[in-house]
Amino acid sequence: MKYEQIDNHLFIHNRQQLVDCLEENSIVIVCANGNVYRNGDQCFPFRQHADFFYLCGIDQANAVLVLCPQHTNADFREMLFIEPTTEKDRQWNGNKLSTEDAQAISGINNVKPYDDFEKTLPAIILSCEHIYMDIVENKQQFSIIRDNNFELYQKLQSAYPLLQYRRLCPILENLRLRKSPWEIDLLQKACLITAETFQDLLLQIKPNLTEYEIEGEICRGFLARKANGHSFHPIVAAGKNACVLHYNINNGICQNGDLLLLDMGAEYANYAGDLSRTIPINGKFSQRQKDLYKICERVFRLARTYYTPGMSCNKIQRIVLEAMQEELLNIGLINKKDIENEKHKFDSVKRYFMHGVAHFVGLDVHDVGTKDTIFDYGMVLSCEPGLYVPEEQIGIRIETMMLVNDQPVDLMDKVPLAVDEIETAMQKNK
Ligand SMILES: [Mn+2]
Repeated sequence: MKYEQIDNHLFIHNRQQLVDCLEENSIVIVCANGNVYRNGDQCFPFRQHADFFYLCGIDQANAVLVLCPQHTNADFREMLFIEPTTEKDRQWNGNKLSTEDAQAISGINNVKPYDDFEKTLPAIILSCEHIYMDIVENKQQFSIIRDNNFELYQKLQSAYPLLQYRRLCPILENLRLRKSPWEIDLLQKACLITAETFQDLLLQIKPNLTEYEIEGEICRGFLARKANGHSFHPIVAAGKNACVLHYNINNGICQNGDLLLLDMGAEYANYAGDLSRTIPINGKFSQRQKDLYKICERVFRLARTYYTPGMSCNKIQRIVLEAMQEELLNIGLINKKDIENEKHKFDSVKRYFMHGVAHFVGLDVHDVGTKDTIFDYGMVLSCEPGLYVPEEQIGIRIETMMLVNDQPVDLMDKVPLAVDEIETAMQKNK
């Protein structure tokens, strides 16, 4: 891994928090992700399961974490099973984590070879009543993710049908929502890498570049700053492409006079950055672009002030829609009649701003938490109003990441935002 080793107090703290939420006589079993087959003999780049990482920091495929906090034998209270390095590994892929590495990373003393897991489990599991397993719970759709956790659950269910199986997801969701100081540092680092890379782009962007050349510069900026890579596929959308919300083919050309929408995020130590800015390709906004940009900017500045305890994504959404409606009435994109004729409230403003203004960010770029989750100290969310006018080939989005507090904190407040800040930054290298 490219990132600096993380203080293992983070993982020790996370496990302790989890243990405090369990029933008496419980065992928790969480599997790491495996390698995912891509094509031919290749796998996708490895990405660790967020919950597994959250509990032990091990960034390697095929491992299992077992917590049995009330076991009479102290050795069995925390166990980690990892794949040892084989001779073949040494020749072909390099070393895997040693026992000592895994102990240092996780703060878990009892580290055993992966193959010992099935031999060790019966003795531990039979002393327990409740077994917590981490089955993916997708809130968007009914689906079964057949990952290592699901497969192990099926095996255990048939071997130990009378144990009480429990959901780990809701407990971990609740814990992962509030970021500890160590996690805020890691998120801050992901933000810094993202912001610095964007600042580089301001000096490079000019007419006739292709979107993929810019995508290449984003990759370079992230990797050179020790990111794992992207926290999501970057959106590099020139002109009308910016009106497609998740446009990421990135094969267009930056035309002189158009705007360029960038939505990008570095992933550092598995923590996500998420930043959007919209800039003029030739370094100067036209009057019309400026007018529309400033609407989005004003709504963005207003929205940022509401990332306080007690709010929720839905509450901020409503405030932002009200503000955007007022702005669009003023500039004449919609009129009073449009609003009177609406079938549902905000239908007319949603023609120009049709997405959510906030989502949680953490180990996933769209992290755990719902639109109704009540904000609390330590939560981190995106703030991303947009304004899309396809008939004028203009799409604008401004996004940062906010730390919830009585005085909300913009984690990327150094990134140019106002029209003159952007234009000045783009002039510097001309
Ligand atoms: Mn976002």
